[in-house]
Amino acid sequence: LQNRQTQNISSPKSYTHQDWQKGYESQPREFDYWIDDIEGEIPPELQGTFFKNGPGLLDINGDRIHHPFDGDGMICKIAINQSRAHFSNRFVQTEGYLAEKKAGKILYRGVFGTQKPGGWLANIFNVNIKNIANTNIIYWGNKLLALWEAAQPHRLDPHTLKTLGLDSIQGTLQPGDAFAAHPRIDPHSQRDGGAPCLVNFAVKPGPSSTITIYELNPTGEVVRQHSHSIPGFAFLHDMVITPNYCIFFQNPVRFNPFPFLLGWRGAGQCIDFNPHEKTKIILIPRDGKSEVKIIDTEPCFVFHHANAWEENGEIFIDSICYESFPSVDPDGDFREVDFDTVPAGQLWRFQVNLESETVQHQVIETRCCEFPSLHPERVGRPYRYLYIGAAHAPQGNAPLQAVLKLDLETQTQQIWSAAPRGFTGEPVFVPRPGGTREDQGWLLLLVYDAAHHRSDVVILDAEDLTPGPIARLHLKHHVPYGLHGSFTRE
Ligand code: 3ON
Ligand code: FE
Repeated sequence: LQNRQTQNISSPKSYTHQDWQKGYESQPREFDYWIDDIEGEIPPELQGTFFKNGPGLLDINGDRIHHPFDGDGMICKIAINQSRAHFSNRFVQTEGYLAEKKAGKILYRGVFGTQKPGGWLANIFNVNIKNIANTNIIYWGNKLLALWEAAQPHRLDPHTLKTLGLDSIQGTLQPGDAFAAHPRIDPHSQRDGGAPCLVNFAVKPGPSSTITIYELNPTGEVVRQHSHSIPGFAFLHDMVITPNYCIFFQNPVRFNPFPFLLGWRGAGQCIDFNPHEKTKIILIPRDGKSEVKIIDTEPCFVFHHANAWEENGEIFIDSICYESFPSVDPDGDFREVDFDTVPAGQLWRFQVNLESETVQHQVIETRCCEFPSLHPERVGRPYRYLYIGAAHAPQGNAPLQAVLKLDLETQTQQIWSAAPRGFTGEPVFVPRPGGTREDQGWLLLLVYDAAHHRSDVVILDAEDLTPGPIARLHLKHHVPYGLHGSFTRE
């Protein structure tokens, strides 16, 4: 990326490293209570359930895991009804979680560097990684599913959060199959008479990689499924959709399996960024028949996309770009990371001309940001407002402490910051029932408050973030920094 961030060494930090680290303490306890410590008021029109997923354990009985992405999935549920809220959390009872809990020690290797104790001899040729179900949680087709991109989903009881077992998506997935953690919901699928449809994918990486697309109707049946082989190794965490395409960014990375097989490193630590190669934009037609297009653009690394849409033969894609893959240090502890030495995510816009197969790009927002969210009715369509977790300071890499609202039409923005002692994550946009404007609704997120070593459920008015939360629901404990969540009215 041309726009390298300049670090302002002289400016004081908006946080202390010690405060940030405390948000990565394990939360082994499971709770179930009415939230009675509330500042402000929960709007009575806001009704439904906010689910969150993320690593709940950062150590197994005191033995630290190597990276948060290796942490066992823990689901938080915040049920909101008539301005009252109930909190509960439970670990997904995966095979690995149960076995390690019983043994009281690490039994599995993690993708991001967690190793069994005993050095390489204990890990050599051990490719038995655990399905940790820690990345996303969705309610679709009357099922609550915890997702992790390298394996099958786990199904949970939406009332009790009890784990019911692996789910095969009505017989579609075979044992060992994957189902990505980033489905997109097309609010009006044109192949289904305008009904909503959940679009997800699975990747089988290798010297050439296979991408499978799944489209599920509102009862959870797979109504379309097609697979495509693409050249080269592909690490695809996320995807965006338009009415006609599923779109992926194949980042210029190489995978060298030997350190993994030999027990030296996790699979995710064997990925190397190659700045001399292009990023490939893969456009898979959702009809499953038309030709797949692969178009080169500048090298960058993308985990998350914000949105995409079609306009006059062109496709626009907004994505969080890093200048290289934020590789996982094989030796050091992630808690000791020096933010100044790792790349920050920034919001970029790519404009793909399907006719000439050329791409233009521009930076939309240089502030360090991650976890984009938008109005569900605008997914795959032109949109005006994007909400995103962001750093407090406009420059430099730093933990997320704020929520940024971008008006992509007027190029103006609003920010709410929880600095110096608050740390944010993904804001989930919930539309106001009967609302007509795109930003009529609320943003729901968990904020870690280092001053009290606890987390808050924060509700912001999406129309205006600047006055701060309309409600802050103080939990009785902290929730470690999480990954993705969703809101359901059912
Ligand atoms: O050979 C393949 C290599 C590979 C990396 C095999 C594979 C498919 C098993 C694989 C696995 C990938 C997995 C399991 C990826 C999981 C990713 C994950 C759990 C989370 C990703 C999060 C991304 C971001 C950007 C998080 C940001 C967090 C913050 C800003 C902190 O609050
Ligand atoms: Fe993600």
